[in-house]
Amino acid sequence: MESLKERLSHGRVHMTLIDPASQDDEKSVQIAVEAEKAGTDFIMLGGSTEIDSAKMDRAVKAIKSKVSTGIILFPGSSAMISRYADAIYFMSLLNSKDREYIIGHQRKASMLLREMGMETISMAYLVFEPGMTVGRQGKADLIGREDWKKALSYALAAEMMGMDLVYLEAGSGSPTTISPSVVSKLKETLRIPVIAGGGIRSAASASELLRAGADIIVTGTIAEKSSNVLTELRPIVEAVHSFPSTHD
Ligand code: 1GP
Repeated sequence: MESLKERLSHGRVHMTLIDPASQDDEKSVQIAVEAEKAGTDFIMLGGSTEIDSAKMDRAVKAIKSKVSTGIILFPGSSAMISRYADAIYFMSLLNSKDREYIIGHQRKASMLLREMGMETISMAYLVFEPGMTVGRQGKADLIGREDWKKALSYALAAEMMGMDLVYLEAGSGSPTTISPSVVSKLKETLRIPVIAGGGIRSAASASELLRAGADIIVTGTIAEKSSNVLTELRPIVEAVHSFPSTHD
């Protein structure tokens, strides 16, 4: 798999989030196939609903049998690991009130991941209002939609701790996206790439976040709920790919 870092040096990146707990494997595969046709750069597999590694294995294998797009795990807990994935977001929900989500699951998973030889991509996960399921599940002390100072202080701390990426999350299925002005404020100072996700359902809202400087756009619900994934996703992916890398 081409590394995420390499891909980011060529341009902006689109990722399709598939939650194996939301549908059967057949449907997950169908979404992945259509997303690949639409030009998505990576599949993110996971979500807030905890499922075991056997189910993760089945989902990864099923998707891998039909698509060659890289699969990055997006685990809701230390149980959601599959050795068949290409990489894993080694993520910390920095604004959680529960240390389990900051360093507990990570501690439980670290030795296993090293044993597997799995590529880890460290990521600071920041959950904003409204937060949706992940906000509740992760016991997030939600960041206000326009509270760029709080967001920047977390993101900068993450960068200074050596994390690779910061993910600004509004929550899957959110009625609003992350605020573009918060993204642009963060990008003035941050050196690490920014991921924006939650509530992105059109090329127009993706473009607003891209103009603000988002390096990676994640969409999930739009593909899971659509009867024509290709038609829905293609304009969003094209919008993402029309922006040059922020590191040019
Ligand atoms: C959730 O940011 C992702 O972690 C995707 O959100 O399902 O709203 O696209 P949506």
